[in-house]
Amino acid sequence: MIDLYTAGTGNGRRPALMLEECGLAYTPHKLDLTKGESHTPAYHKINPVGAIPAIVDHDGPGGQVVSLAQSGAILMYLADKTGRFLPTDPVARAGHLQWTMFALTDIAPTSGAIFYASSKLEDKAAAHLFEERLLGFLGHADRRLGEVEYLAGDYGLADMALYPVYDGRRALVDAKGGLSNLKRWADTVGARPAIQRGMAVA
Ligand SMILES: N[C@@H](CCC(=O)N[C@@H](CS)C(=O)NCC(=O)O)C(=O)O
Repeated sequence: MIDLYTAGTGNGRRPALMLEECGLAYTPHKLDLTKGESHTPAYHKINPVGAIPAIVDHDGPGGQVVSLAQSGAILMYLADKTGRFLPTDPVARAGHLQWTMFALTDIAPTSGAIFYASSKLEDKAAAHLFEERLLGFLGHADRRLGEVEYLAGDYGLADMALYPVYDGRRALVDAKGGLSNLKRWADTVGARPAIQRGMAVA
């Protein structure tokens, strides 16, 4: 059994998508970030930096209990645990990791920056700057998805890494217009039953 600590954010939703895709048994625990529920002494034992998502796998390798934070690390751990959604062939794996990192280290933090800039600053210039930067990254994803069905070619971690961020920024994408390959991809990914179940968790 796996305990999942999460909330309804792009980063928070990612592990539930993979848990559902892999058919793993898990118990979701929804934290209210506005009430500081990720900053209690008990939760800091699970994730010392006090952020969601995190998992506790009570049946880790060799029967160990594994506590893990960082949505990308959780996706990779679950891929290794199940042998699914991340190839073992070194070249194919490197390609999947490249697109996973694009979602996790370029796209997701830029979306986070929009949230912080728009909620903390009176002046909206910074938020607009990050919106333009995010649309630039999504434009790269759109061109890629004009050549292949899924980000890394085959469906995998990269798609689960990107989808919840895309879902949270649909209004921006719609206002921009175009990006038809990205929208086709989002429709396909979003129609997967496991993705629908995972997105509904928090
Ligand atoms: N890089 C981390 C980001 C985690 C993160 O920023 N979580 C936010 C919600 S999206 C959070 O828990 N914020 C609460 C806080 O830091 O107080 C990941 O992908 O897991």
